[in-house]
Amino acid sequence: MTREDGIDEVRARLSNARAVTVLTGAGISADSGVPTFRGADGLWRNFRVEELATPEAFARDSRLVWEWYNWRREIIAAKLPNPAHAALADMERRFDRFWLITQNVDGLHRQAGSTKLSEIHGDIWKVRCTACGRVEENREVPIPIPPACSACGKLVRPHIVWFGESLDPVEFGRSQEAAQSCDVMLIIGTSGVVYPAAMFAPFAQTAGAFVVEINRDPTPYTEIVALSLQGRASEIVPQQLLKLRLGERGRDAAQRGGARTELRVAAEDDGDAVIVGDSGDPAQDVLASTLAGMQRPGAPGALAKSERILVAPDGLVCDPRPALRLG
Ligand code: BJW
Ligand code: ZN
Repeated sequence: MTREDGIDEVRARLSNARAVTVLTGAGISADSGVPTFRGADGLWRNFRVEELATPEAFARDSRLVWEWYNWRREIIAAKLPNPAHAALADMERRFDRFWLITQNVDGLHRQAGSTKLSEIHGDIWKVRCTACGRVEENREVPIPIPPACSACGKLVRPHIVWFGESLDPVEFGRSQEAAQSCDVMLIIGTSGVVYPAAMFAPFAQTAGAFVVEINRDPTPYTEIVALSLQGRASEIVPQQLLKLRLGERGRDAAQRGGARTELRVAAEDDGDAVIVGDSGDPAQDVLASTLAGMQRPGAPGALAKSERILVAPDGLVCDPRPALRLG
């Protein structure tokens, strides 16, 4: 099966799905410029995990751990969501039931507009007090070391799940439920070696879901999932969305979404799209601008300039302007 056939198959499965669950890992943010963990250019190539991402490491040398997190916060602060993040943010409005499970701590899914999500490994932009347990947002870059709790003045740590630590039971429970009750699961940009996150795909598959992997390289999932699409998340995920044909139920849901759903581009069967307006919806606008921005100048069918374009369910076209070919 070619990659295009695979994308068509996923589109067809999504068209008939009521419940969709997505699991993402560092690979989805790689196209935004955030380093992954494993592999040739991964973070673990240059740093020893046990010196940095464990509670023992923090107890031994909290300054070293905070210096590492300051370095990562500085990198992430300069990054933006890419078309894959934007496409998933859009997708949550298209299904009766949708849940995004992310292992990423970079916050880019939220920045793209996702709201139905569990950040199961925590959030690099939050700190947690080692004494009173208070969790608070902190966006300082760099964070002054040692950082102190605003309530009790004691040392705070990154609000991140390190090796040997348990996941938040509420988020874990929600994620497990979403994995076991979906019709389609997308696994995007994860090496699938860290537990318990690695269990969600087998859970879904055992419960009867159609499980699709999207990854630049082969992983332990590649041989066991129903379909594995090899390539960059920022190319494949929006392609699935752009070509998405909503079934009856999806169209109803989109129409219930209200007027702003109508102010979008209609992606036609042949790949044409029509600019129809400004949604006034930040999540949609991110999708629009990133889709426009990802078009390589001069590539066949590339947009001439960064228009604010929006992707619509079938037939909801208002104020059509000149047709553009998306792809
Ligand atoms: C692209 C792309 C593009 C690139 N497009 N794709 C032995 C057996 C089984 C389990 C264990 C064991 N020993 C210990 C454990 C448990 C341990 C574990 O799983 N270890 C394994 C590594 C062996 N797990 C835990 O400790 C967890 N807690 C737990 O189990 O509690 C119960 C318990 C308690 C006590 C003892 C034992 C159990 C907690 C795990 C927490 C993980 N935390 C981290 C945070 C690090 C710090 C930080 O971020 O600040 O989470 S580790 C790190 O790995 C991070 C990630 O979320 C996680 C997953 O990585 P991910 O996202 O898959 O990234 P990569 O880099 O691995 O892969 C990127 C992928 O993208 C690749 O496949 C590329 O091909 C692809 N890609 N560019 C598409 N453009
Ligand atoms: Zn405190």
